[in-house]
Amino acid sequence: MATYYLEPSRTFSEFLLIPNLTTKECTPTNVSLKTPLVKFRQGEKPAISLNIPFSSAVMQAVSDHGMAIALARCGGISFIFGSQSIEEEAEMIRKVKGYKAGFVISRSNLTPDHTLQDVLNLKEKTGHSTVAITEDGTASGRLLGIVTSRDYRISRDPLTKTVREFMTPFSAVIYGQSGITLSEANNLIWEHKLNCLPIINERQCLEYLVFRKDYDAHKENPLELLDGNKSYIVGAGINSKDYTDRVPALVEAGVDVLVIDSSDGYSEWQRETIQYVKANFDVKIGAGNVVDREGFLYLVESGADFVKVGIGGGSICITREQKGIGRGQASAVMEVVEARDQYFKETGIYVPICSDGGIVHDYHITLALAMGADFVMMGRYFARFDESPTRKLRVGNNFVKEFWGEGSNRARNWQRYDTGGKSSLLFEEGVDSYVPYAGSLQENLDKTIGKIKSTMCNCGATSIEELQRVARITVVSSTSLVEGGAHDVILKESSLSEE
Ligand code: RVP
Repeated sequence: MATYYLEPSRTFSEFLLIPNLTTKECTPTNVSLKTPLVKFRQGEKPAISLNIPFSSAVMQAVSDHGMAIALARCGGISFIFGSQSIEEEAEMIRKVKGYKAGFVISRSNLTPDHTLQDVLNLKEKTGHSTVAITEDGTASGRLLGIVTSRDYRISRDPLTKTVREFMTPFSAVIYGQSGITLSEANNLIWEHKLNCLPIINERQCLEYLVFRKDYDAHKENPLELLDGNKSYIVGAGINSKDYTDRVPALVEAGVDVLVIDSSDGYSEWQRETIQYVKANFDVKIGAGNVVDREGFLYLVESGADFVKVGIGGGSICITREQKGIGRGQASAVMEVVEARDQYFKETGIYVPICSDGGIVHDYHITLALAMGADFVMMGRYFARFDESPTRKLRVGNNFVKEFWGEGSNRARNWQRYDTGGKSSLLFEEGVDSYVPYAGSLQENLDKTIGKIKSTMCNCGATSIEELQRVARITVVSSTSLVEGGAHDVILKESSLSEE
C-alpha cells in the first residue's frame, strides 16, 4: 500500500512570522546575514560562507559570468549554468576568476605608430579617454606609454601626428608592479594625483589598469565574496551524465564549488557523481533537488557538501502539472531541516540547506531562513535585472526580460530531467516567459536585504542562526491572507504594490 502524507503540502505564502521582543541592540546595522555554504564540523568554520544568503539559479537565463561577478560583488554566489558546452562553461568560470575587483584589463590599446586620428576613433568607439600604448597594440603587450586627453589638443595638433610624438613615454609613467594590492595601488594613485595606474609585470608587459573611480566602487562593496587570491567566488552547475569530462575542465578553470543540477536528485546517478568528484578533486559539491528526509540523508551520506531543496515550485516550472511529482516548498524545507538538525545532533556535522525556487515576495526569503534554510536560490528574482544575460524588450508600455526554464524546449537541458534513457527532452517541464524588468541588481538587492534585516529585528534576531532558533511561525488561513494586503480601500494609482 502507498504511504500517505495527510498534512497538506504548504507554500511560503501560507505562513507568517510572529514578532519577538526587539532589544535596543537589535537594529538593521547590527544584523549579519553571513551564512555557511558548505558543510562543517561543530566548532569549526565552513570552508566557504556567503555574506548574504542569496544564490542565483543554474539557468541559461540567469547565471552567466556577468551575473556571477555582480552577485559576488554584493556577497552572494552564482552557479553558472551547465546546459552549455564544457568549454563555454569553463570560459565563463575563467572570466569570473580572472576578474580582479578594481583591476581591469585595458580595453583601449594602440601602438606608438598609430595616429591622433586613431586615438580619437578609438575614444569614440569605447568611450575611454585613457589609451595604453603597447609594442604590439594589445592589452598585454610591452607598455611603451599612455595617452590621455591631456596629451593632445585637437585644435592645434594635426590628426596625422603619431602617438609616439605626444604620448606620455614609459620613462615618465607612474606604474605599479604585478602582485600589488588594490590599496597599495590606490596609495600610488593618490600620491601622484593620477586617474589611472598601469600595472606591469617584470618584462614591462601590461597586466591591468587601476582607475580611481573603480577603487571607490570597490570600497562601496564591503561584502564582496572573495577567495584567498582576492578573486570572486563562483559556482558551476554540472549534471550526472558528462561529469567525468566537465568537472576536470571546471576545476582547471578555477571553480570554487559545484552543484549537481537536477529536478530530482534522489538518485544513484547523483551518488556516483558526488563520489567521483570526492575521489578525484578537492572541490566542494552540492547536490539535489530533494524534498524529504530520505532524499536529504541519501545525498549527505553520498558526500554532498550542501543540499538543495525544491521540486516543482520554480516560477517557470511545470513539473508538478506534467508529472505529478513535487512538494510545497515550505513543507519540503521544514522536513529537510528537521532531518538536517537531527543529523547534526548525531554526527556533529552541519550540512547547509538551500531552498531553491518559489520565492515570490521578499518575505518568503526571510521565512525560508527562519524555517532553517541557510540560503536561497532564485531564478525569476535575478532574471529581472540588467545583469541577467537575456534580452530586455518592450512589450506595450512596459520593459520585460526574457526568462525560460531549463526544462523548456528553448533550453533543451535534457540532462537535468533525465531518468536514464534517450538523450533528449521527451516533453517540456518548463515554460518560456517574460518577467518585468526591474533595473539593477544592487538597487533591488539593497531593498530586499533591508526588508530581511528589518524583519529579523522584529523577530529579535541579529543573525540567521539566531533567527532559526527564535523564530515563531504561524500558518495563515486563506481569509487572513486577504487581510494581509491592502483591502477595503480604493487604491490611488501611485500606490502600486511593491515586491
Ligand atoms: P524561481 O526562483 O521560482 O524562478 O525558481 C528557479 C528554480 O526553478 C531553479 O533554481 C530550478 O530549481 C527550477 N527550474 C529551472 N528550470 C526549471 C524548469 O524548466 N522546470 N525549473
